[in-house]
Amino acid sequence: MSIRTTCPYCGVGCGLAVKPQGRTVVAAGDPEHPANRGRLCSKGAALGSTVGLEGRLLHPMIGERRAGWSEATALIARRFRAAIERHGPDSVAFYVSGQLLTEDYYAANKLMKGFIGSGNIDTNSRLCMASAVVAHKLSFGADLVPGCYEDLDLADLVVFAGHNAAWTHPVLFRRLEAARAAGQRHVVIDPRRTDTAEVADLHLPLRPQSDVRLWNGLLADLIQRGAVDRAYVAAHVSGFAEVEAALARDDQSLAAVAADCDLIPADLERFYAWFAQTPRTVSLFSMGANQSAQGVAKGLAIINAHLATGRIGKPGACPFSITGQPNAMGGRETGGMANTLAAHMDFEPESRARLARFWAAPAVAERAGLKAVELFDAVAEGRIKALWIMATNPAVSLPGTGKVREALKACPFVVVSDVMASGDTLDLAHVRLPALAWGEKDGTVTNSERRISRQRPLFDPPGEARADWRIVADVADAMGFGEAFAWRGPGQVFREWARLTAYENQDRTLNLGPLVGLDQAGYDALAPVQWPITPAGEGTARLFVDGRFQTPDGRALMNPVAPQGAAIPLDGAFSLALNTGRVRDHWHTLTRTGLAPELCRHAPEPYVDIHPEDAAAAGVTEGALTRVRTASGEAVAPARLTDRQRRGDLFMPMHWTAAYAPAGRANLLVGPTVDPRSGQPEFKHSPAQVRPYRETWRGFFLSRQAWAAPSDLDLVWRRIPQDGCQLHEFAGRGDDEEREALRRVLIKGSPAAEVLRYEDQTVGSLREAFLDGDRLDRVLFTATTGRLPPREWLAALFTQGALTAADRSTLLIGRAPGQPLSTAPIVCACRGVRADRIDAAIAAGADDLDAVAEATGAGAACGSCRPQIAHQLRTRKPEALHAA
Ligand SMILES: Nc1nc2c(c(=O)[nH]1)N[C@H]1C(S)=C(S)[C@@H](COP(=O)(O)OP(=O)(O)OC[C@H]3O[C@@H](n4cnc5c(=O)[nH]c(N)nc54)[C@H](O)[C@@H]3O)O[C@H]1N2
Ligand SMILES: Nc1nc2c(c(=O)[nH]1)N[C@H]1C(S)=C(S)[C@@H](COP(=O)(O)OP(=O)(O)OC[C@H]3O[C@@H](n4cnc5c(=O)[nH]c(N)nc54)[C@H](O)[C@@H]3O)O[C@H]1N2
Ligand code: SF4
Ligand SMILES: [Mo]
Repeated sequence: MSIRTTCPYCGVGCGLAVKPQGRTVVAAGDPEHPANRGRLCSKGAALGSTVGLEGRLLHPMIGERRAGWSEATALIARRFRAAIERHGPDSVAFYVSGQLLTEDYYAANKLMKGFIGSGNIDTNSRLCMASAVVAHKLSFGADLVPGCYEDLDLADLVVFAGHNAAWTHPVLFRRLEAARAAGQRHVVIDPRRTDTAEVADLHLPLRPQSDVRLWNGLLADLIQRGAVDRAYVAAHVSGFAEVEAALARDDQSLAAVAADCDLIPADLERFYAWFAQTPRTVSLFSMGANQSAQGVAKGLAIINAHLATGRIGKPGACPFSITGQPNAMGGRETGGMANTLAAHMDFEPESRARLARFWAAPAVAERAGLKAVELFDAVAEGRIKALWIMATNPAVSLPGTGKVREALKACPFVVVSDVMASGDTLDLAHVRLPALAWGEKDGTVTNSERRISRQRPLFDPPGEARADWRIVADVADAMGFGEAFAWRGPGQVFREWARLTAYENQDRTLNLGPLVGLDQAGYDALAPVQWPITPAGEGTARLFVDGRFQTPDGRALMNPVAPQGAAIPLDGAFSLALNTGRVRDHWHTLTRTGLAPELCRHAPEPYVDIHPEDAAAAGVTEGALTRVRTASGEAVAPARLTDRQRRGDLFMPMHWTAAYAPAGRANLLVGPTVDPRSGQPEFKHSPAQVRPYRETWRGFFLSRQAWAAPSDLDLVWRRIPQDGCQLHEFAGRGDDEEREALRRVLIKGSPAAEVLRYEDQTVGSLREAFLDGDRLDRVLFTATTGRLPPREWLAALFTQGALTAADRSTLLIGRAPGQPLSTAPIVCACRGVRADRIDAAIAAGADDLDAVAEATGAGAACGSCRPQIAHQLRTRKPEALHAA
């Protein structure tokens, strides 16, 4: 029997029909869930590989000592109370996450803002959605997402503004691909030629951080063409005249805007004309808009174009801020951000009084708390005496990794609730609390289109792990607030939350009133539903259909925005613009997708994408380890030369951590600049320089266990999980003595009775295989000038029981006799199909996506790789593009 639940990754919020099998699952898309209608991407499809108990935290830990729940809870309560008594409520803080369930979020927010009495609860959504939230509030009067996924099907033009949907919201992107096949147009605004851009009708590779100029130019062009919907503006929008006056301060001619954005004028003109002609336009905006020191301005500029043309609240027309995390929306609703209260209320006296009444709360926070970056600054300065982190990994994901780690080390008391036992943040905690993971948790999440879906338990709780809401309630109880946190299950938390949304609600759109009466069976069976929920119990797909907004006069507001460019401009020393973001098959800090070898193949290790001319100028070659330096720090990763980058721009993925690739951490490089209104960091632009790393030797090490290099060795290493073993790649700048020091560490403790060894001193090559009976235990290959063989055949030997005589005979050559192995990159993660096989199929006549799928299997499963296959088709066969 399968259980219906929701995918724990992105904000698409796909429904799953899952069959638990022991401690794993077979995940399939739920054909009846409106978000995905049965589809899944590579990450959702691989959930079965990530739900094992390996590496899980199963008991509360105080330092390195296992503790009972009551001891851990009492300690946390005591330390928080002591800090509050001595230094006031603002000396403590929670830092939470869009990966908590709504029930968890509600509980944490209630404790901090209602009972501790501080605003100091902020969420990783600060790094993600904060700019869009401010833009929504300024334009619509509240943080309301106007559209719904159906609008994506109905639109005739879809603009992706800083959104690599093909990789980050793959199921929505497949839906959009289907619409495009039926005539919809796609325009991608992104400095990089992403997979999303690759298959679009028009790609505008703008100068980084020039979006406001581009959207202002569009509005000026719409005005000039007479494409403004004057009747809509007159009836429903304020501020048009102010915005029009502000536009007049810049030269809005096509030539001037194109020059500032570094675009071909004809391309820009084409976009402006398409936008003017297409009433049914959806503008999706994501991190390329939000993660900027002008993130709010970018959102406002996009919304302005929609308000001026009346393209909002209508089928197929809206500005659409898409959420990243599975419950980013739920967190915004329940007050997870430091500058809002719960249920879309702010800190005005009436709202505070209302919350105090509803919660019977002693001390509703008087003012907004610290926003994530400020919060960690306060931790560094010793102003925060006790910090509780839940379901996020700030030592990796906040800008300025080095500084964040120092802050955590200096904090007198750090609690981390997580599902894993160790990790970059967990390793700095005084108390670690085991939370239930996906597959065990029970509650609700809200996706990008305001749809509430259930996450349901598939397994019994492992060890002593507990639900996040319950951990919070237990601490609240130990602090003396028990009565207000005496829920017996998530259904009760949800009902209280629904009641709050309806409480004294005259004008707040966020209203779940009709769900207040849900009994346990109703909660368990809750079908996906969009808020606001009408008194008849119906969900609402599209907001603002009547042209009324949540402002005091019901009118939307257009806000003037001035283009600014990057917060920190490039200069002679740091002349390249470093951009960071996501890869297709990994999720954030690898704590989950890193457990699935099939998800590690598409982008096995960190990298830095660079234009070939910039690479040549810096002496950097394809695949060579490259140092990237900014004012904040230095990282090292292999270079990938590609003309998908603009000249002058670099890109690094955000995912790698100290546990996987300490030198490859992007946030060593990103500085603390934030948008002054939203507090969201400028993750997409850091002035940088590059030069070759120039290692003196390289090597790889295969072992059954994960390994981390001692920090006193001068080397760069990365760990790449494989099916039966862990592959560690390294390169060093030390001498032979250092290489030998590393070797001693690596072979220590091997049970191997037999060692096969080959040495060639002329090229500094040393190859060793450690055999435990007829099983391979470890493999270590190093070389100074000599070449190293491909790793795959050796890695695959770890999955087999006994080595054959033939295997042994070529072990130190590194390949099966007579079988050259492909090292071409994996394109299709589901079926393990490599680029060279796809090329061969194309050469043999496969001329569209379906033909490639038929010939190789690539793209036939989840479809996340289809844009990349389309790219190969186009490079090999220009005429095949339209078939894609
Ligand atoms: N595979 C995968 N999917 C995910 C996630 C994941 O970790 N992995 N995380 C989820 C989360 S939390 C989020 S927030 C979303 C994020 O989803 P996206 O926003 O699509 O992802 P990013 O890769 O961060 O950034 C998007 C694009 O912004 C572009 N960009 C950079 N600078 C600029 C600029 O100045 N202007 C414009 N217009 N564009 C610019 C980048 O080149 C990049 O291609 O993804 C969600 N989905
Ligand atoms: N350079 C750069 N940095 C970025 C970004 C970027 O584009 N560039 N993007 C930013 C964005 S948009 C985001 S959203 C953040 C994401 O960054 P993080 O939130 O730090 O990343 P995750 O790896 O998702 O961390 C989630 C943590 O919660 C744990 N966990 C999982 N499920 C549960 C649960 O049910 N309960 C508990 N208690 N723990 C759980 C996981 O093991 C993991 O440790 O990164 C931001 N950082
Ligand atoms: S698109 Fe992929 S990651 Fe996102 S919710 Fe759906 S299956 Fe999960
Ligand atoms: Mo995010």
